[in-house]
Amino acid sequence: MVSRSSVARPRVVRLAGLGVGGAMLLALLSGCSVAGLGSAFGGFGWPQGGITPQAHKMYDLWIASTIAALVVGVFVWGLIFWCVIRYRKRGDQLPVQTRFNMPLEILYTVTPVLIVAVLFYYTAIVQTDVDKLSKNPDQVVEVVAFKWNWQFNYRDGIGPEAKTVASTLGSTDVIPLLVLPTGQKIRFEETSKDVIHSFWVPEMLFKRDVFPGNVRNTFEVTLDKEGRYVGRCAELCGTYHAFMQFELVVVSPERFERFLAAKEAGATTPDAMGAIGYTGSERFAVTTQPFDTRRHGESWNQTDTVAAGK
Ligand SMILES: [Cu+2]
Repeated sequence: MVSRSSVARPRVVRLAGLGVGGAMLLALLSGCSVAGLGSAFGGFGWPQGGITPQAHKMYDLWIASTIAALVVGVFVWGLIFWCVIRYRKRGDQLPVQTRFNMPLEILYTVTPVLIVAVLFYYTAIVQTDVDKLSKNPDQVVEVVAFKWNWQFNYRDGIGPEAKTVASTLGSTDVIPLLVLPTGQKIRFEETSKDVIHSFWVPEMLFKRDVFPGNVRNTFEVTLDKEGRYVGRCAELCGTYHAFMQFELVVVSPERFERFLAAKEAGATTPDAMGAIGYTGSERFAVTTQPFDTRRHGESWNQTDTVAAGK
């Protein structure tokens, strides 16, 4: 009786140590080929195709955490099935009753704490990086949200005292375009005219609430991929919240300079888009379109009107 448990115990401890060590190692090696492994499994549910270094870091963190969780999961499932098979009922005799295995108790108290500590460490690093503000951003954009559209003000400096050098205002008929360059530090400073909105470009894998009043939320990103991306309000702000959209247009720094120069010279946003090579309908949003918000007999309260025989 005694000999059996004393032989089994070190083996279990060794096995547990091995699994935990593997999980920790994977978590520690997270930076290396995690992105490749993650994309092989469809990102483990995390959106792929981020367009900022910050988005790539968040993606890597997610993949590494998921792999670490999977390693622990597979190890635990293995132990469960091993116990189920190895110690299945063989007769009516009561099996050896063991309790209070001190090494194991310590192991499975210390191990989760270590795993959480490692996850916390990497989360804190990525979060700090995503939230980091530089002293001298290359571009500053003031995001003004209101029910139910956006205004983007290109600023000559940081803070509320800076001046607007050019701006784009969305309307019911025109989706506002936010044109920005690649490879530059871009600071967003957010303010709302009425209620709480939220600035969200899905490809940035990032959103931040836009508050009214004195709160001026800021964040910075660097865009590393040219293209056109839909932007949305991500905070339920009223009747037409779902229609509160904009488009982020990421271009080369040279084209951005030309765009901004055209805007500063008084061009409309579609005209400035024309000045950097966009033609026809490309001068307007291509990822989304304005919605008809007019209320009339056909679009509003139709059921009631029909029911009343009007
Ligand atoms: Cu909104």
